[in-house]
Amino acid sequence: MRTFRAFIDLPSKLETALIDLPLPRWDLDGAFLAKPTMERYRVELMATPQFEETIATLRHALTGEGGGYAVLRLGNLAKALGAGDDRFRRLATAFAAEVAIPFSPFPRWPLWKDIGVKVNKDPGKSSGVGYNAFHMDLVNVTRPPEYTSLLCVRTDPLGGGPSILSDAHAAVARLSEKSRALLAETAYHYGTFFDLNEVGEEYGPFPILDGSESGEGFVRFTAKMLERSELGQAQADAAGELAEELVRGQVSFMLQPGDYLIVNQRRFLHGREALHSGQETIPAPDRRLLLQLFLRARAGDGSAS
Ligand SMILES: O=C(O)CCC(=O)C(=O)O
Ligand SMILES: [Fe+2]
Repeated sequence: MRTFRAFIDLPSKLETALIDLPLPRWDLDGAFLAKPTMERYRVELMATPQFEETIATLRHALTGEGGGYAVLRLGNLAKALGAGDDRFRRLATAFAAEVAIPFSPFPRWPLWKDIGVKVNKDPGKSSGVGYNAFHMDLVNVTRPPEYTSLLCVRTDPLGGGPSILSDAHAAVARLSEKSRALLAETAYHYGTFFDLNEVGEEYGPFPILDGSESGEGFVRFTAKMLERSELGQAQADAAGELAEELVRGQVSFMLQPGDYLIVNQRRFLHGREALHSGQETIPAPDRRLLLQLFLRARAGDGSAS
C-alpha cells in the first residue's frame, strides 16, 4: 500500500505567484547548477505563498517512510507559460534545486536532456517507441545520481506510454534468501561508459544489492541487462525474478503536460510502457517529449547516505 502522497498539486495562490516570478537565466558551475543561481531562485520562491509547505510535501514524498517518487503537477504553469518556454523550465529547475543539486552528466546536454521519440532507435531504450523496462538511470557508474527527473512537455498524441514505478527494496524483500545472495554477487554488467561528468567511474561488473541491510542502498538494476546478457544461469534467474517482482509491485500513470516526475533512485526504479503503435505517422515535432534532469543529493542530506 502506498501511504505517501505522490501527486502534488500546487495551491492556486502559489500558482498565480509563480507565473509572474522573475527567475533569471541560470548559470552553471562545471556540470552543476551554480550556487548563486540556486540561492537567487530560492529567495524568489520563498517569497511566494505556501511554497514552504509544498516543498515539505515534495521532500516527504521522496524521502519519507514508504516514499520514493513524486509528481509535481505544474500543468497550469505549463499552460500559462508554454511547456517549452524557458520561464517554465526555470521554474521546474528551481523546484528541483529544492530537492537536490541539478547537474548534467552529459557534456553535450546543458542541464536538461530531451527525450523525444525516434522510430528507428532500439525500441527498448530511451526515446525508443517500445516498452522501456524497469531500470535506474546510469546504473553502471560508481556514483549514480540520487534522483532522476522527467518533465512532461507533450504526451503521446496516440495515447500510449504510461510511466511505471516500483519500490525496489519492497521487490527485493519478496525474493528468496538464495536469490538475494545471488543478487549481491559482483557479477552484473550493463552498457557502456564514456565521457560522463560527476558520476564517478565505470562500474562493471557490479552487485545489484550492495549488501547494506538498511534498505537505503541503490538496487543497482536494469531489466535491460537480461537481454543478450552473458550472466551465469543462476544470476540471470535471480535477476529475472527481481524483474518480475518489480512488475508485480508497479504503479502506472500517464504523465500530463507540465507534470514533473522526480524519482529517488535509492528507493524506486522506473520505466515506461510502450508508446502507441503508429508513431511513424506523427510528425516528429508533435511526438511525445520529456525533458530529463539528474540531481545530486547535497552532502549531509539524509537521503545521500
Ligand atoms: O520515456 C520515459 O517515460 C522514460 C524514459 C527513461 O526512463 C529514460 O530515458 O531513462
Ligand atoms: Fe530512465
